[in-house]
Amino acid sequence: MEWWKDAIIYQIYPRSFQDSNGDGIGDIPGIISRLDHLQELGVGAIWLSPVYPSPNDDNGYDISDYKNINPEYGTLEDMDRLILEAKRRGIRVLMDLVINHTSTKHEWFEKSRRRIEPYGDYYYWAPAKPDGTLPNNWTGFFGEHCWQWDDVRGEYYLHLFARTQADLNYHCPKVLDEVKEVLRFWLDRGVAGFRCDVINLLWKDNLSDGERRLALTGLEHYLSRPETHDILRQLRKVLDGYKAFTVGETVFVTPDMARDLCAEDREELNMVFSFEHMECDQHFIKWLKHDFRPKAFFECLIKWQKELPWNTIYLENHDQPRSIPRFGCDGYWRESGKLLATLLLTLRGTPFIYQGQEIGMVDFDFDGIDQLNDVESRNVNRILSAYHVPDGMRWKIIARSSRDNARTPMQWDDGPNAGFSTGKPWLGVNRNFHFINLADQENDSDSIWNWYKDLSKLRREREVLRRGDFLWLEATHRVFVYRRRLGRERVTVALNFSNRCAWVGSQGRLLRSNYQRDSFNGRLHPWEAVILEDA
Ligand code: ISL
Ligand code: CA
Repeated sequence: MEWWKDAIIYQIYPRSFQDSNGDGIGDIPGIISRLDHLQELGVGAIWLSPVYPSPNDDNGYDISDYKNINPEYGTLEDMDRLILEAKRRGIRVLMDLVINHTSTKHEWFEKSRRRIEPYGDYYYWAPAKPDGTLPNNWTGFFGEHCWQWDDVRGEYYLHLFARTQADLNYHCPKVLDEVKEVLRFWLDRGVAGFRCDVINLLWKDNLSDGERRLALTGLEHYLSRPETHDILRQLRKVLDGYKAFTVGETVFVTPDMARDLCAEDREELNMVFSFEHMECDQHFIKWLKHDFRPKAFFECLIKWQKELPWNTIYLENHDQPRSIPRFGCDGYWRESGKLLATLLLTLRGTPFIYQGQEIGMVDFDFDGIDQLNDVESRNVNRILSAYHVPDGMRWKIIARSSRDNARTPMQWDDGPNAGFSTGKPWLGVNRNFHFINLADQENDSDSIWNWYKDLSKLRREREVLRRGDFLWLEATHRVFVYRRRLGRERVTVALNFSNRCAWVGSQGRLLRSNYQRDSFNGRLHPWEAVILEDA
Protein backbone atom coordinates (compact mmCIF):
# COMPACT_ATOMS: atom_id res chain seq x y z
CA MET A 1 0.00 0.00 0.00
CA GLU A 2 1.34 3.35 -1.03
CA TRP A 3 4.89 2.06 -1.12
CA TRP A 4 5.97 5.41 -2.50
CA LYS A 5 5.34 7.09 0.82
CA ASP A 6 8.00 4.94 2.46
CA ALA A 7 10.48 4.74 -0.41
CA ILE A 8 13.39 6.86 -1.49
CA ILE A 9 13.47 7.24 -5.28
CA TYR A 10 16.71 7.57 -7.22
CA GLN A 11 16.84 9.32 -10.57
CA ILE A 12 19.16 7.91 -13.22
CA TYR A 13 20.24 9.92 -16.24
CA PRO A 14 21.11 6.84 -18.30
CA ARG A 15 23.46 8.57 -20.72
CA SER A 16 25.77 9.53 -17.86
CA PHE A 17 25.40 6.75 -15.33
CA GLN A 18 27.54 3.80 -16.44
CA ASP A 19 28.81 2.77 -19.85
CA SER A 20 29.27 -0.99 -20.32
CA ASN A 21 30.71 -1.26 -23.84
CA GLY A 22 33.21 1.57 -24.17
CA ASP A 23 31.28 3.75 -26.61
CA GLY A 24 31.25 6.59 -24.10
CA ILE A 25 27.48 6.43 -23.60
CA GLY A 26 25.86 5.10 -20.46
CA ASP A 27 23.53 2.16 -21.07
CA ILE A 28 21.13 -0.30 -19.48
CA PRO A 29 23.66 -3.12 -18.91
CA GLY A 30 25.70 -0.41 -17.16
CA ILE A 31 22.78 0.38 -14.88
CA ILE A 32 22.33 -3.31 -14.10
CA SER A 33 25.98 -3.54 -13.11
CA ARG A 34 25.44 -0.76 -10.56
CA LEU A 35 22.25 -1.97 -8.94
CA ASP A 36 24.14 -3.08 -5.86
CA HIS A 37 25.18 0.53 -5.28
CA LEU A 38 21.53 1.56 -5.30
CA GLN A 39 20.52 -1.26 -3.03
CA GLU A 40 23.18 -0.21 -0.57
CA LEU A 41 21.76 3.30 -0.61
CA GLY A 42 18.41 1.80 0.31
CA VAL A 43 16.38 3.09 -2.61
CA GLY A 44 12.94 1.65 -3.25
CA ALA A 45 12.66 2.70 -6.87
CA ILE A 46 14.68 4.11 -9.73
CA TRP A 47 13.33 6.57 -12.25
CA LEU A 48 15.07 6.38 -15.60
CA SER A 49 15.18 9.50 -17.72
CA PRO A 50 14.02 8.46 -21.22
CA VAL A 51 15.59 5.34 -22.73
CA TYR A 52 13.40 5.18 -25.85
CA PRO A 53 14.71 5.54 -29.42
CA SER A 54 15.39 9.21 -30.00
CA PRO A 55 17.48 11.44 -32.26
CA ASN A 56 18.70 12.91 -28.95
CA ASP A 57 18.24 16.57 -29.71
CA ASP A 58 17.03 16.82 -26.14
CA ASN A 59 18.68 13.64 -24.91
CA GLY A 60 15.72 11.33 -25.13
CA TYR A 61 12.99 13.85 -24.32
CA ASP A 62 12.41 13.82 -28.08
CA ILE A 63 11.02 10.32 -28.53
CA SER A 64 10.79 8.69 -31.96
CA ASP A 65 9.36 5.34 -30.80
CA TYR A 66 7.55 4.85 -27.50
CA LYS A 67 7.65 1.07 -27.59
CA ASN A 68 11.30 0.30 -27.90
CA ILE A 69 14.70 0.95 -26.36
CA ASN A 70 17.29 3.26 -27.86
CA PRO A 71 19.95 0.93 -29.36
CA GLU A 72 22.60 3.16 -27.73
CA TYR A 73 21.19 2.04 -24.39
CA GLY A 74 20.49 -1.59 -25.21
CA THR A 75 17.51 -3.73 -26.16
CA LEU A 76 14.07 -4.57 -24.84
CA GLU A 77 15.63 -7.73 -23.41
CA ASP A 78 18.14 -5.61 -21.49
CA MET A 79 15.24 -3.59 -20.12
CA ASP A 80 13.43 -6.77 -19.07
CA ARG A 81 16.58 -7.91 -17.36
CA LEU A 82 16.92 -4.58 -15.59
CA ILE A 83 13.36 -4.82 -14.28
CA LEU A 84 14.02 -8.35 -13.06
CA GLU A 85 17.42 -7.65 -11.49
CA ALA A 86 16.06 -4.55 -9.79
CA LYS A 87 13.11 -6.49 -8.45
CA ARG A 88 15.47 -9.08 -6.96
CA ARG A 89 16.95 -6.24 -4.95
CA GLY A 90 13.60 -4.81 -3.90
CA ILE A 91 13.84 -1.92 -6.36
CA ARG A 92 11.00 -0.85 -8.63
CA VAL A 93 11.59 0.71 -12.04
CA LEU A 94 9.84 3.89 -13.15
CA MET A 95 10.03 5.19 -16.69
CA ASP A 96 9.84 8.72 -18.01
CA LEU A 97 6.59 9.33 -19.87
CA VAL A 98 7.05 12.17 -22.33
CA ILE A 99 3.66 12.66 -23.96
CA ASN A 100 3.39 16.40 -24.40
CA HIS A 101 5.45 16.08 -27.58
CA THR A 102 7.22 13.59 -29.79
CA SER A 103 10.32 13.88 -31.89
CA THR A 104 9.66 15.14 -35.41
CA LYS A 105 11.30 11.83 -36.42
CA HIS A 106 8.41 9.88 -34.91
CA GLU A 107 6.38 7.91 -37.45
CA TRP A 108 3.22 9.78 -36.33
CA PHE A 109 4.80 13.07 -37.25
CA GLU A 110 6.12 11.78 -40.56
CA LYS A 111 2.58 10.72 -41.45
CA SER A 112 0.92 13.79 -40.01
CA ARG A 113 3.02 16.15 -42.11
CA ARG A 114 1.91 14.16 -45.18
CA ARG A 115 -1.72 14.35 -44.02
CA ILE A 116 -1.96 10.55 -43.95
CA GLU A 117 -5.02 9.54 -41.94
CA PRO A 118 -5.65 9.07 -39.08
CA TYR A 119 -2.49 11.01 -38.23
CA GLY A 120 -3.41 14.30 -39.92
CA ASP A 121 -4.33 16.14 -36.73
CA TYR A 122 -2.08 14.34 -34.21
CA TYR A 123 -0.15 17.62 -33.88
CA TYR A 124 -1.01 21.31 -33.76
CA TRP A 125 -0.75 22.53 -37.34
CA ALA A 126 -1.58 26.08 -38.36
CA PRO A 127 -1.12 28.38 -41.33
CA ALA A 128 0.51 31.78 -41.05
CA LYS A 129 -1.69 34.68 -39.99
CA PRO A 130 -3.26 36.60 -42.88
CA ASP A 131 -0.49 39.19 -42.55
CA GLY A 132 2.09 36.45 -43.10
CA THR A 133 3.34 36.32 -39.50
CA LEU A 134 3.52 33.26 -37.25
CA PRO A 135 0.22 31.60 -36.22
CA ASN A 136 0.43 33.22 -32.77
CA ASN A 137 2.80 35.09 -30.44
CA TRP A 138 3.61 32.25 -28.04
CA THR A 139 7.20 31.77 -26.87
CA GLY A 140 8.64 28.46 -25.72
CA PHE A 141 10.60 26.98 -22.85
CA PHE A 142 13.94 27.03 -24.61
CA GLY A 143 13.80 30.73 -25.36
CA GLU A 144 12.53 30.68 -28.94
CA HIS A 145 9.13 31.29 -30.48
CA CYS A 146 7.05 28.11 -30.71
CA TRP A 147 6.33 27.63 -34.40
CA GLN A 148 8.32 25.84 -37.04
CA TRP A 149 7.47 25.86 -40.72
CA ASP A 150 7.17 22.47 -42.40
CA ASP A 151 7.63 22.41 -46.17
CA VAL A 152 6.08 18.99 -46.58
CA ARG A 153 2.79 19.96 -45.02
CA GLY A 154 2.91 23.62 -46.00
CA GLU A 155 1.98 24.70 -42.46
CA TYR A 156 3.57 25.54 -39.13
CA TYR A 157 3.61 23.10 -36.20
CA LEU A 158 3.65 24.00 -32.53
CA HIS A 159 6.62 23.15 -30.31
CA LEU A 160 6.77 24.41 -26.73
CA PHE A 161 10.28 22.94 -26.40
CA ALA A 162 12.95 22.34 -29.08
CA ARG A 163 12.09 22.60 -32.78
CA THR A 164 12.33 18.87 -33.12
CA GLN A 165 9.81 18.30 -30.28
CA ALA A 166 6.36 18.75 -31.85
CA ASP A 167 3.44 19.08 -29.41
CA LEU A 168 0.81 16.34 -29.59
CA ASN A 169 -2.76 17.49 -30.14
CA TYR A 170 -5.06 16.01 -27.49
CA HIS A 171 -8.09 17.50 -29.21
CA CYS A 172 -7.67 14.44 -31.43
CA PRO A 173 -9.03 11.49 -29.37
CA LYS A 174 -6.78 8.97 -31.14
CA VAL A 175 -3.72 10.51 -29.51
CA LEU A 176 -4.93 9.53 -26.07
CA ASP A 177 -5.66 5.99 -27.29
CA GLU A 178 -2.08 5.74 -28.50
CA VAL A 179 -0.79 6.90 -25.13
CA LYS A 180 -2.89 4.32 -23.31
CA GLU A 181 -1.30 1.64 -25.51
CA VAL A 182 2.13 2.92 -24.57
CA LEU A 183 1.28 2.67 -20.87
CA ARG A 184 0.04 -0.88 -21.24
CA PHE A 185 3.11 -1.86 -23.24
CA TRP A 186 5.48 -0.95 -20.40
CA LEU A 187 3.25 -1.91 -17.51
CA ASP A 188 2.88 -5.39 -19.01
CA ARG A 189 6.67 -5.65 -18.96
CA GLY A 190 6.72 -4.96 -15.24
CA VAL A 191 7.40 -1.25 -14.96
CA ALA A 192 6.00 0.11 -11.66
CA GLY A 193 4.96 3.53 -12.90
CA PHE A 194 5.96 6.75 -14.57
CA ARG A 195 7.42 10.18 -14.06
CA CYS A 196 5.25 12.26 -16.36
CA ASP A 197 7.10 14.98 -18.20
CA VAL A 198 5.51 18.49 -18.21
CA ILE A 199 2.19 16.78 -17.67
CA ASN A 200 0.25 19.90 -16.70
CA LEU A 201 0.73 21.41 -20.16
CA LEU A 202 -0.94 18.73 -22.27
CA TRP A 203 -4.09 20.54 -23.33
CA LYS A 204 -3.92 23.74 -25.34
CA ASP A 205 -7.27 25.58 -25.19
CA ASN A 206 -6.92 27.30 -28.53
CA LEU A 207 -4.15 28.89 -30.47
CA SER A 208 -5.03 32.55 -30.03
CA ASP A 209 -2.40 35.11 -29.04
CA GLY A 210 -1.31 35.18 -25.42
CA GLU A 211 -0.82 38.07 -23.05
CA ARG A 212 2.71 39.37 -23.51
CA ARG A 213 5.13 38.15 -20.83
CA LEU A 214 8.88 38.28 -20.29
CA ALA A 215 8.96 34.55 -20.97
CA LEU A 216 6.41 31.96 -22.04
CA THR A 217 3.86 34.19 -23.67
CA GLY A 218 0.78 32.01 -24.21
CA LEU A 219 1.12 30.08 -20.95
CA GLU A 220 -2.45 30.89 -19.87
CA HIS A 221 -3.73 28.86 -22.84
CA TYR A 222 -2.20 25.60 -21.67
CA LEU A 223 -1.20 25.68 -17.98
CA SER A 224 -3.28 23.16 -15.97
CA ARG A 225 -6.42 23.35 -18.09
CA PRO A 226 -9.52 21.39 -16.96
CA GLU A 227 -9.21 19.09 -19.99
CA THR A 228 -5.73 18.09 -18.84
CA HIS A 229 -7.32 16.85 -15.62
CA ASP A 230 -9.79 14.80 -17.68
CA ILE A 231 -6.96 13.24 -19.63
CA LEU A 232 -5.15 12.32 -16.42
CA ARG A 233 -8.26 10.67 -15.02
CA GLN A 234 -8.56 8.58 -18.16
CA LEU A 235 -4.95 7.50 -17.96
CA ARG A 236 -5.41 6.69 -14.29
CA LYS A 237 -7.98 4.07 -15.20
CA VAL A 238 -5.33 2.20 -17.15
CA LEU A 239 -2.73 2.71 -14.43
CA ASP A 240 -5.00 1.53 -11.64
CA GLY A 241 -5.38 -1.83 -13.38
CA TYR A 242 -1.70 -2.33 -12.64
CA LYS A 243 -1.59 -0.49 -9.29
CA ALA A 244 0.96 1.74 -10.98
CA PHE A 245 2.44 4.92 -9.57
CA THR A 246 2.77 8.35 -11.18
CA VAL A 247 4.63 11.50 -10.30
CA GLY A 248 3.95 14.49 -12.50
CA GLU A 249 6.54 17.02 -13.48
CA THR A 250 4.40 20.10 -13.21
CA VAL A 251 5.95 23.42 -14.09
CA PHE A 252 4.59 26.62 -12.51
CA VAL A 253 2.14 24.83 -10.22
CA THR A 254 0.72 26.62 -7.22
CA PRO A 255 -0.30 24.57 -4.19
CA ASP A 256 -3.93 24.81 -5.35
CA MET A 257 -3.08 23.45 -8.77
CA ALA A 258 -0.96 20.73 -7.20
CA ARG A 259 -3.81 19.63 -4.93
CA ASP A 260 -6.08 19.37 -7.94
CA LEU A 261 -3.55 17.12 -9.62
CA CYS A 262 -2.84 14.76 -6.75
CA ALA A 263 -5.66 14.83 -4.21
CA GLU A 264 -6.48 11.17 -3.66
CA ASP A 265 -10.18 11.47 -4.41
CA ARG A 266 -9.54 13.13 -7.76
CA GLU A 267 -7.73 10.05 -9.07
CA GLU A 268 -5.20 11.76 -11.28
CA LEU A 269 -1.55 11.62 -10.18
CA ASN A 270 0.01 10.30 -6.97
CA MET A 271 2.28 13.28 -6.48
CA VAL A 272 3.87 16.17 -8.32
CA PHE A 273 7.19 17.92 -8.63
CA SER A 274 6.65 21.57 -7.81
CA PHE A 275 9.31 24.09 -8.73
CA GLU A 276 8.89 27.02 -6.42
CA HIS A 277 11.75 26.14 -4.07
CA MET A 278 14.03 25.75 -7.10
CA GLU A 279 13.15 29.25 -8.20
CA CYS A 280 14.18 30.95 -4.97
CA ASP A 281 17.46 32.12 -6.47
CA GLN A 282 16.13 33.60 -9.70
CA HIS A 283 14.32 36.65 -11.07
CA PHE A 284 11.39 35.52 -13.29
CA ILE A 285 13.46 33.12 -15.39
CA LYS A 286 16.26 30.73 -14.55
CA TRP A 287 18.79 32.68 -16.61
CA LEU A 288 18.58 35.66 -14.26
CA LYS A 289 19.95 34.25 -11.05
CA HIS A 290 20.55 36.18 -7.83
CA ASP A 291 22.27 35.04 -4.66
CA PHE A 292 20.60 32.25 -2.77
CA ARG A 293 18.56 33.54 0.17
CA PRO A 294 17.97 30.74 2.65
CA LYS A 295 15.02 32.43 4.38
CA ALA A 296 12.93 32.60 1.20
CA PHE A 297 13.86 28.98 0.52
CA PHE A 298 12.78 27.82 4.01
CA GLU A 299 9.54 29.76 3.78
CA CYS A 300 8.78 28.17 0.46
CA LEU A 301 9.43 24.68 1.81
CA ILE A 302 7.26 25.42 4.85
CA LYS A 303 4.47 26.66 2.65
CA TRP A 304 4.43 23.46 0.56
CA GLN A 305 4.77 21.25 3.64
CA LYS A 306 1.70 22.94 5.09
CA GLU A 307 -0.36 23.15 1.94
CA LEU A 308 -0.03 19.63 0.62
CA PRO A 309 -0.55 16.42 2.57
CA TRP A 310 2.31 14.84 0.62
CA ASN A 311 5.17 16.36 -1.37
CA THR A 312 8.04 15.22 -3.52
CA ILE A 313 11.28 16.35 -1.92
CA TYR A 314 14.11 17.09 -4.33
CA LEU A 315 17.06 19.45 -4.63
CA GLU A 316 18.52 18.21 -7.89
CA ASN A 317 17.56 16.72 -11.21
CA HIS A 318 18.87 16.61 -14.76
CA ASP A 319 17.56 20.13 -15.52
CA GLN A 320 19.11 21.94 -12.55
CA PRO A 321 22.59 22.90 -11.43
CA ARG A 322 24.02 20.83 -8.57
CA SER A 323 22.81 21.61 -5.06
CA ILE A 324 26.04 22.07 -3.06
CA PRO A 325 27.35 25.13 -4.96
CA ARG A 326 23.79 26.42 -5.19
CA PHE A 327 22.28 26.03 -1.72
CA GLY A 328 25.36 24.95 0.22
CA CYS A 329 28.97 26.14 0.17
CA ASP A 330 31.97 24.85 -1.77
CA GLY A 331 34.27 25.79 1.13
CA TYR A 332 32.20 23.52 3.39
CA TRP A 333 31.65 20.93 0.69
CA ARG A 334 31.40 17.94 3.00
CA GLU A 335 29.40 19.66 5.75
CA SER A 336 26.95 21.40 3.46
CA GLY A 337 26.57 18.28 1.30
CA LYS A 338 25.54 16.36 4.41
CA LEU A 339 23.30 19.19 5.58
CA LEU A 340 21.43 19.15 2.29
CA ALA A 341 21.13 15.36 2.54
CA THR A 342 19.63 15.83 5.98
CA LEU A 343 17.06 18.28 4.68
CA LEU A 344 16.19 15.97 1.79
CA LEU A 345 15.74 12.90 3.94
CA THR A 346 13.89 14.41 6.90
CA LEU A 347 11.19 16.60 5.34
CA ARG A 348 7.76 15.05 4.97
CA GLY A 349 7.35 13.55 1.50
CA THR A 350 9.07 11.23 -0.94
CA PRO A 351 12.77 12.08 -1.34
CA PHE A 352 14.31 11.93 -4.80
CA ILE A 353 18.08 11.56 -5.01
CA TYR A 354 19.61 12.49 -8.36
CA GLN A 355 22.61 10.44 -9.49
CA GLY A 356 25.85 11.80 -8.09
CA GLN A 357 24.12 13.78 -5.37
CA GLU A 358 24.89 10.95 -2.95
CA ILE A 359 28.62 11.60 -3.39
CA GLY A 360 28.36 15.38 -3.48
CA MET A 361 29.06 15.93 -7.17
CA VAL A 362 29.24 19.60 -8.08
CA ASP A 363 28.76 21.72 -11.22
CA PHE A 364 30.89 21.04 -14.30
CA ASP A 365 34.22 22.73 -14.87
CA PHE A 366 33.92 23.23 -18.63
CA ASP A 367 35.85 26.06 -20.26
CA GLY A 368 33.46 27.13 -22.98
CA ILE A 369 30.23 26.64 -24.86
CA ASP A 370 31.84 24.19 -27.31
CA GLN A 371 32.05 21.62 -24.54
CA LEU A 372 28.32 21.82 -23.83
CA ASN A 373 25.68 19.58 -25.33
CA ASP A 374 22.43 20.92 -23.79
CA VAL A 375 20.01 22.14 -26.46
CA GLU A 376 18.68 24.76 -24.07
CA SER A 377 22.16 26.20 -23.39
CA ARG A 378 22.89 26.28 -27.10
CA ASN A 379 19.64 28.11 -27.84
CA VAL A 380 20.26 30.64 -25.11
CA ASN A 381 23.77 31.18 -26.40
CA ARG A 382 22.37 31.91 -29.84
CA ILE A 383 19.80 34.33 -28.47
CA LEU A 384 22.28 36.18 -26.24
CA SER A 385 24.71 36.45 -29.17
CA ALA A 386 21.96 37.95 -31.31
CA TYR A 387 21.52 40.60 -28.59
CA HIS A 388 25.29 41.22 -28.62
CA VAL A 389 25.79 40.14 -25.02
CA PRO A 390 29.60 40.07 -24.59
CA ASP A 391 31.32 36.66 -24.52
CA GLY A 392 32.36 36.79 -20.88
CA MET A 393 28.93 37.68 -19.58
CA ARG A 394 27.24 35.18 -21.88
CA TRP A 395 29.42 32.38 -20.60
CA LYS A 396 28.82 33.44 -17.00
CA ILE A 397 25.06 33.26 -17.46
CA ILE A 398 25.18 29.93 -19.25
CA ALA A 399 27.71 28.30 -16.93
CA ARG A 400 25.60 29.12 -13.91
CA SER A 401 22.35 27.71 -15.27
CA SER A 402 23.24 25.10 -17.87
CA ARG A 403 21.53 21.77 -17.47
CA ASP A 404 24.83 20.10 -18.37
CA ASN A 405 26.00 21.01 -14.86
CA ALA A 406 24.16 17.94 -13.64
CA ARG A 407 24.71 15.78 -16.69
CA THR A 408 28.43 15.06 -16.51
CA PRO A 409 29.27 11.38 -16.09
CA MET A 410 28.90 9.72 -12.71
CA GLN A 411 32.17 9.65 -10.76
CA TRP A 412 32.63 6.06 -9.63
CA ASP A 413 36.38 5.98 -8.93
CA ASP A 414 39.60 7.79 -9.72
CA GLY A 415 40.50 5.58 -12.69
CA PRO A 416 40.24 6.67 -16.35
CA ASN A 417 37.04 8.68 -16.99
CA ALA A 418 36.09 8.24 -13.35
CA GLY A 419 35.15 4.62 -14.02
CA PHE A 420 32.25 5.74 -16.19
CA SER A 421 33.58 4.46 -19.50
CA THR A 422 36.67 2.99 -21.11
CA GLY A 423 35.99 5.14 -24.18
CA LYS A 424 35.62 8.89 -24.70
CA PRO A 425 32.58 10.02 -22.69
CA TRP A 426 29.82 11.78 -24.64
CA LEU A 427 30.11 14.73 -22.22
CA GLY A 428 33.22 15.71 -20.30
CA VAL A 429 33.96 14.19 -16.90
CA ASN A 430 34.46 16.78 -14.19
CA ARG A 431 38.19 17.03 -13.46
CA ASN A 432 37.48 16.94 -9.75
CA PHE A 433 36.80 13.18 -9.97
CA HIS A 434 40.16 12.53 -8.33
CA PHE A 435 38.71 14.07 -5.16
CA ILE A 436 35.03 13.35 -5.57
CA ASN A 437 34.28 9.72 -6.37
CA LEU A 438 32.36 6.84 -4.89
CA ALA A 439 35.28 4.45 -4.35
CA ASP A 440 37.09 6.93 -2.08
CA GLN A 441 33.95 7.69 -0.16
CA GLU A 442 33.20 4.05 0.46
CA ASN A 443 36.48 3.85 2.34
CA ASP A 444 35.82 6.97 4.37
CA SER A 445 33.36 6.56 7.22
CA ASP A 446 32.94 10.33 7.37
CA SER A 447 32.00 10.72 3.69
CA ILE A 448 28.89 12.23 2.15
CA TRP A 449 28.06 8.79 0.69
CA ASN A 450 28.14 7.15 4.11
CA TRP A 451 26.00 9.95 5.50
CA TYR A 452 23.35 9.33 2.84
CA LYS A 453 23.45 5.61 3.56
CA ASP A 454 23.15 6.20 7.27
CA LEU A 455 20.22 8.63 7.01
CA SER A 456 18.48 6.39 4.51
CA LYS A 457 18.70 3.60 7.10
CA LEU A 458 17.56 5.88 9.91
CA ARG A 459 14.57 6.84 7.80
CA ARG A 460 13.68 3.20 7.22
CA GLU A 461 13.97 2.47 10.92
CA ARG A 462 12.02 5.47 12.18
CA GLU A 463 8.49 5.74 10.96
CA VAL A 464 8.27 9.25 12.36
CA LEU A 465 10.75 10.40 9.71
CA ARG A 466 8.58 8.96 6.95
CA ARG A 467 5.01 9.39 8.06
CA GLY A 468 5.23 11.92 10.88
CA ASP A 469 3.66 15.34 10.46
CA PHE A 470 5.72 18.46 9.98
CA LEU A 471 5.92 21.52 12.21
CA TRP A 472 8.33 24.36 11.66
CA LEU A 473 10.01 25.90 14.67
CA GLU A 474 12.52 28.43 13.31
CA ALA A 475 13.22 29.85 9.86
CA THR A 476 15.65 32.77 9.92
CA HIS A 477 18.00 34.09 7.27
CA ARG A 478 20.29 31.15 7.97
CA VAL A 479 18.75 28.65 10.37
CA PHE A 480 15.97 26.17 9.70
CA VAL A 481 14.53 24.11 12.55
CA TYR A 482 11.54 21.81 12.25
CA ARG A 483 9.94 18.89 14.01
CA ARG A 484 8.47 15.62 12.82
CA ARG A 485 5.86 14.06 15.06
CA LEU A 486 4.10 10.71 15.05
CA GLY A 487 2.13 9.50 18.08
CA ARG A 488 4.39 10.23 21.02
CA GLU A 489 7.58 10.30 18.99
CA ARG A 490 9.20 13.63 18.24
CA VAL A 491 12.28 14.25 16.13
CA THR A 492 13.72 17.73 15.67
CA VAL A 493 16.03 18.75 12.83
CA ALA A 494 18.19 21.89 13.06
CA LEU A 495 20.16 23.13 10.06
CA ASN A 496 22.64 25.99 9.85
CA PHE A 497 22.85 27.32 6.30
CA SER A 498 25.79 29.63 6.97
CA ASN A 499 29.54 29.88 7.53
CA ARG A 500 29.05 31.18 11.07
CA CYS A 501 27.97 29.50 14.28
CA ALA A 502 24.32 29.87 15.19
CA TRP A 503 22.18 29.33 18.27
CA VAL A 504 18.85 27.58 18.11
CA GLY A 505 16.22 27.09 20.78
CA SER A 506 15.92 23.32 20.47
CA GLN A 507 17.51 20.68 22.61
CA GLY A 508 17.15 16.95 22.97
CA ARG A 509 18.99 13.67 22.76
CA LEU A 510 21.41 13.82 19.85
CA LEU A 511 20.65 11.26 17.16
CA ARG A 512 22.98 12.57 14.45
CA SER A 513 25.30 15.48 13.71
CA ASN A 514 27.53 16.05 10.70
CA TYR A 515 30.24 17.12 13.18
CA GLN A 516 31.93 14.95 15.81
CA ARG A 517 30.04 15.58 19.02
CA ASP A 518 28.30 13.63 21.80
CA SER A 519 25.64 16.07 22.84
CA PHE A 520 23.99 19.25 21.67
CA ASN A 521 23.61 22.44 23.67
CA GLY A 522 21.89 24.63 21.04
CA ARG A 523 24.99 25.96 19.26
CA LEU A 524 25.40 24.89 15.65
CA HIS A 525 28.77 24.93 13.86
CA PRO A 526 28.95 26.32 10.30
CA TRP A 527 26.77 24.18 8.03
CA GLU A 528 26.00 21.87 10.88
CA ALA A 529 22.94 19.61 10.72
CA VAL A 530 21.68 17.91 13.86
CA ILE A 531 18.85 15.47 14.39
CA LEU A 532 17.49 15.40 17.94
CA GLU A 533 15.02 13.23 19.69
CA ASP A 534 12.86 14.34 22.58
CA ALA A 535 14.58 13.06 25.68
O1 ISL B 1 14.74 22.93 -17.24
C1 ISL B 1 13.95 23.80 -17.42
C2 ISL B 1 14.39 25.09 -17.71
O2 ISL B 1 15.72 25.00 -17.77
C3 ISL B 1 12.55 23.58 -17.31
O3 ISL B 1 11.80 24.64 -17.76
C4 ISL B 1 12.25 22.35 -18.10
O4 ISL B 1 12.35 22.60 -19.44
C5 ISL B 1 10.88 21.92 -17.76
O5 ISL B 1 10.94 21.59 -16.42
C6 ISL B 1 10.47 20.71 -18.55
O6 ISL B 1 11.41 19.70 -18.40
C7 ISL B 1 11.16 18.47 -18.95
O7 ISL B 1 10.72 18.51 -20.29
C8 ISL B 1 11.65 19.00 -21.23
C9 ISL B 1 13.03 18.35 -21.11
O8 ISL B 1 13.95 19.07 -21.87
C10 ISL B 1 13.50 18.30 -19.68
O9 ISL B 1 14.72 17.63 -19.59
C11 ISL B 1 12.42 17.62 -18.90
O10 ISL B 1 12.78 17.41 -17.56
C12 ISL B 1 11.07 18.71 -22.57
O11 ISL B 1 10.71 17.37 -22.66
CA1 CA C 1 27.45 2.27 -23.95
